[in-house]
Amino acid sequence: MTQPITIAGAGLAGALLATLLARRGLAVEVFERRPDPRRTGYEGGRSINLALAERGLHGLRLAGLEPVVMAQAVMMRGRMIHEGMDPPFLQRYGRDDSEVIWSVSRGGLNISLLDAAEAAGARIRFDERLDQVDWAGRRYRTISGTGQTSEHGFRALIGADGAGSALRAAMNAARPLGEHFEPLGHGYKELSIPAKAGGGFRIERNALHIWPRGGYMLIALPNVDGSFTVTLFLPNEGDPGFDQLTDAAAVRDFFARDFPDAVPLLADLEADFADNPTGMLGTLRLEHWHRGGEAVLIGDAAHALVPFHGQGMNCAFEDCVELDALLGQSDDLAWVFGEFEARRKPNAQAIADMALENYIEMRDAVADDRYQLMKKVERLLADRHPTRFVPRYAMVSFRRIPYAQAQARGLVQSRLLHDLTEVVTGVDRIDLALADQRIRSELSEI
Ligand code: FAD
Ligand code: E0Q
Repeated sequence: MTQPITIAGAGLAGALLATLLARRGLAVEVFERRPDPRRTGYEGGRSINLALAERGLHGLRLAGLEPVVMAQAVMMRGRMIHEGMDPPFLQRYGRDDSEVIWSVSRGGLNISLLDAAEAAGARIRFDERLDQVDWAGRRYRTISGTGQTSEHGFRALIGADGAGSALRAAMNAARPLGEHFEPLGHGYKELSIPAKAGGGFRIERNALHIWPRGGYMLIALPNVDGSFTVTLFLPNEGDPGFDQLTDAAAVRDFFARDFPDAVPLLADLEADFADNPTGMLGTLRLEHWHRGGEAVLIGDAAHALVPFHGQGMNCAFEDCVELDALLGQSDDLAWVFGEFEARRKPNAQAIADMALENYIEMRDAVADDRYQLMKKVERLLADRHPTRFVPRYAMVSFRRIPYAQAQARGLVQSRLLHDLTEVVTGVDRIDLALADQRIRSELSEI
């Protein structure tokens, strides 16, 4: 009997990969640190949501999950910008409703994925966290919440155990992975806007809301029940900073001063602030993602990113699709894992960089006049040259062209937009002849 492929972590990437591999007929075993969320409920009952875009949707489609997930998704047409006390305005993400993203519940999505993985034949054990790996003997040991240990053999270990990956630590201890973590210096706190008494939405339903404040910001994503999950992104230290918001009065004053229009919506502000942990953010880069044919890392375990492009899960799902396809091509696991790393690392690097850039853009620029002019010109050029000029946001969120290509083409486009808007104030004054000529010479068709 050959040993199974073992996946550490039944989160988003682990559960999707288990489904894809089991459907391919491979023997798949998964172990997960937390208890089964289908029995105990998830995330301590908090509803957390995520933006799902084309790359992630494609992975779900391959697992047969698109209908199940989309039935529980809320469409987001664009960002609704809340500036001062002015009425908010919508910045569309795409050309029309064919280019939108979706707000989905993390817990609900995880449950759908666990059901799919088991239905496809994967075996999942809960309440087991990775403790030790015996590389020479190809065995690993796990430990339960109550301290019970168990030992298992493996053919290969796949680390889908998130940003704090224990498998990564075990690989790194045996042979360094060239790990580099760059903290952002900013953290996040989840808050909530409840539904209206009858179940309606208190602010526009079909949007990702942003309160940009330069240096920090508040965002809100809709849930199907009419509530919104709100996230405050703020420096860890400083004025304002998480280190100063140590009591309810300080929290209330900060929000009253900087987000007065949001305060009436945040019904449980002080309680949410005190009860929910402050999360930390950063970018993780590794030189090596695999150890021969014995182990490989995917998703956040290989490349944690900052969340400002809403692409961490989308990228993790793209990893699953790529690894599954390679496992279909060969059962030489050392080759598969090496090829996986070679294909995915430049793309993970690219989305990590673009996500960092997007923080600055979201906090500072979205409400700026020059930025809005550039967005209008970008739309105009995209409509004139639909096969050559695809806005970077669209390449990342609505297409599946490799992230590294989206980044490279985005750079060419951004230089052009800067040059065209340097001295003009209106979209009707743009030198279109120059723009057309540069687009034809600098951007190939996609
Ligand atoms: P995880 O989802 O973290 O899953 C890891 C799993 O492994 C967990 O179930 C964990 O319990 C388990 N585990 C951990 N350690 C062990 C162990 N020792 N043994 C066994 N099991 C273990 N992405 C988007 O695409 N869109 C968004 O809008 C978005 N918003 C975000 C907002 C915030 C504030 C943050 C922090 C992230 C956001 N992301 C978003 C990123 C997204 O959450 C991650 O990229 C995604 O969850 C990665 O999936 P994963 O399966 O690699 O890791
Ligand atoms: C999206 C969708 C946490 C988070 C998730 C997101 C986005 C943002 C800002 C944030 C990027 C954008 N974005 O609006 O450009 O598109 O997922 Cl902060």
